[in-house]
Amino acid sequence: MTVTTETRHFRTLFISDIHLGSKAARTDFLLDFLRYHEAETLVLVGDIVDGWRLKRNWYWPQGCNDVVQKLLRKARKGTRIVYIPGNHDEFLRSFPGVHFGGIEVAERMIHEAADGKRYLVLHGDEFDVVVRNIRLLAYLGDWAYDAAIAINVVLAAIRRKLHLPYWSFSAWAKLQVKQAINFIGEFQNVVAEEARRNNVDGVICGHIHHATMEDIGDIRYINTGDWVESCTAIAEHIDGTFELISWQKIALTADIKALPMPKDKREDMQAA
Ligand SMILES: [Mn+2]
Repeated sequence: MTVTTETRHFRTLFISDIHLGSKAARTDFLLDFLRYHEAETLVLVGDIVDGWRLKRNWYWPQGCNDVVQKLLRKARKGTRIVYIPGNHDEFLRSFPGVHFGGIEVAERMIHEAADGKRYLVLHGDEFDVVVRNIRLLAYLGDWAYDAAIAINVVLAAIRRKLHLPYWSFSAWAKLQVKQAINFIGEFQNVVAEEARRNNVDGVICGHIHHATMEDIGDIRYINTGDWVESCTAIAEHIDGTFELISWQKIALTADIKALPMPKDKREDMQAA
């Protein structure tokens, strides 16, 4: 028995930024991950389906169907699944509280961990305008911060009407190579501040494709990462402690026979 053939059981699993419908989505890794990880509650923290990519160019290989089937099967078997939409699947934001196939849609949620700690769970794109204009806003103060979040919502709605793709934080941060690290830090600070305003102990988000668990002042900041590059998930154990799972790393070092990916492709990835 190896790591990959033992099913692990958790209280809660959080995953985000799968981007189903984009060629970059690692559905092969995700299917294996879902096969070997069970939880009472599974929270999908946004950008699960890449609606913008699909609108431009329909791309839906079997792997995407397999992921959806796997999630629906988990729901049928009793896993509570909550779907918090992100900017790439914002079409779902019109359906808060709706259940489809046993999956409930929520704009954001408060997750109470087994140890009683409370976490605000959201995707995180609502802070894009704030992060982009952080210096100006720090100068203008609190009202400007609130206004920036409101502007972000309006801008997203206008762009949607004009059929323009949603502005992508991660794509933008990558372009600003030298400053990207600062932007990640600023995003983390802004999201932690939102948690503070909600009187919770921590925040669990996605959006910037950068998995981490750290303390920002008095707030626990947890980011689920993505299934485009890093293939990460956040798991809550039965006692309320959290673990960052880097599935790609585990899968690549574990029993390779358990994985469906062709051998040559995997060696390429190990070399990269
Ligand atoms: Mn996003």
